[in-house]
Parts: sequence; C-alpha cells; structure tokens
Amino acid sequence: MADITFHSMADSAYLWTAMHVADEKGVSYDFVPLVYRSPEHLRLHPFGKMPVLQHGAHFLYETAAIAHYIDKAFDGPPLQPSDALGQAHVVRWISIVNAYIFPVMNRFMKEKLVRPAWGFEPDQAFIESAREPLALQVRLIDETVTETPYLAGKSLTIADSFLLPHLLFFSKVPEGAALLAKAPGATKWLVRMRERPSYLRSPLRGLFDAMPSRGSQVA
Ligand SMILES: N[C@@H](CCC(=O)N[C@@H](CS)C(=O)NCC(=O)O)C(=O)O
Repeated sequence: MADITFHSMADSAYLWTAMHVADEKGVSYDFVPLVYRSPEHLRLHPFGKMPVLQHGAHFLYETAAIAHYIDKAFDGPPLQPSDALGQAHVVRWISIVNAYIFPVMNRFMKEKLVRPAWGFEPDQAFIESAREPLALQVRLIDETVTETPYLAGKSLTIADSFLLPHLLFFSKVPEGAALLAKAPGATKWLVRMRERPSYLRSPLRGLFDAMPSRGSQVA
C-alpha cells in the first residue's frame, strides 16, 4: 500500500507538482481519479479544484499545504530551508507561481497547444496580452536560477516543484522556446530538473515526451 493517495483528474498541473514533491521526498502514492465537480469531488474540495491529498484518515486540499505537509510529515530529504529568509523565498516563489505564472504561462500553453488539438480556436486577445508578462516571468526565473541553482538557493525546494510543470510545457511552445533561448539560466534549470530521478519517475516525463511541439503555424 502506498504512503499517500492523490485524488484528482490526471491532467492537472497542480497534481504533477504534488507528485513531484512526493517523488523528491521518496513518498509513494496512489492515484484515484476524480469526476470533475461530482458530489464526491465537491465533498473532498469545496472549491472544486484539484488535487486532494489523503494520508490515512486525513484529507487536505490546496497544493501549497499539500507540498508543505508531505515535506514535514515524512522522512526524506528536507525540501524547505531552515532559515527564515530561505523559507520566505520558498513562499514567495510559490506565490509567484500561483498568482502570476499559472494564470499566464499555463493558460498560454493551453491556448497554443491544447485548444488547437481539441479543434478550438485559441484566444488571440489573451495570447497578445500575455506576451509582456511572459517575458517578465522568464526573465525573473532566469535571473534567480543564474544566481543559485534552484529557486530558493543551493538545494531543490517545493518551490521548484511548483514551477516545473509550467516552464516545462511552456518550452514546447515556440514563444516559450524563443524566450528560453535568451535565458540560459532558466534553460539550465530545466535541464537540471529533468536530470533528477524524481523527473524520471514522474508522469511529467511521459507527458512531456508525448506532447508535440507546435510550430508558428499554430495561431
Ligand atoms: N488553489 C488551488 C488551485 C488548484 C487548481 O487550480 N487546479 C486546477 C487543475 S491544475 C483545477 O482544479 N482546475 C479546475 C477548475 O479550475 O475548475 C491549489 O493550489 O491547489
């Protein structure tokens, strides 16, 4: 029996973050699919989001809380620094991913790759409005991981697990590849993340390898 269970739909970036944290910590997990907004889903997560963590009789939602819990409740390498400033940087980067990167970088990738694959027109107004914030986001990531190998210092933390799915899939979009070509620090961070055993175990690897890159013919 696995240590913990994730309840979620399979194609959730926040689920992949939580799984990546568990893989880094060496915590085994089962996956139970949720039917979106079913009574069971809303019982586990009143806001209708995902993932939800189950550890024995305890259920927990909100990925920052889940990541923190996995790090603190189990033996394994610490995934958060012990000093106040290091902890603040972890919280700051999780906030940046939740507040700015998820709504822009993740949506941009969906507009460019997922919607066309489903036969929908991408939202051009959103795509245009995202260009400037995306350039800022990649520049800030690049500056940070040029200074230190990971977002909050010398060692990987849960903050890196938050960023990984977004920058990884953004690199498949031509605009993402172009921004990363001018951001050697961020590019090396992605390589570093992909070389870790956690990535090799995580579903991210298979998803990334299976996802086609789209050329500029995709509007
Ligand atoms: N604040 C939540 C956000 C989670 C979230 O937005 N998950 C997405 C999947 S990656 C979701 O549930 N989407 C469904 C929806 O927004 O209705 C957390 O940190 O766990």
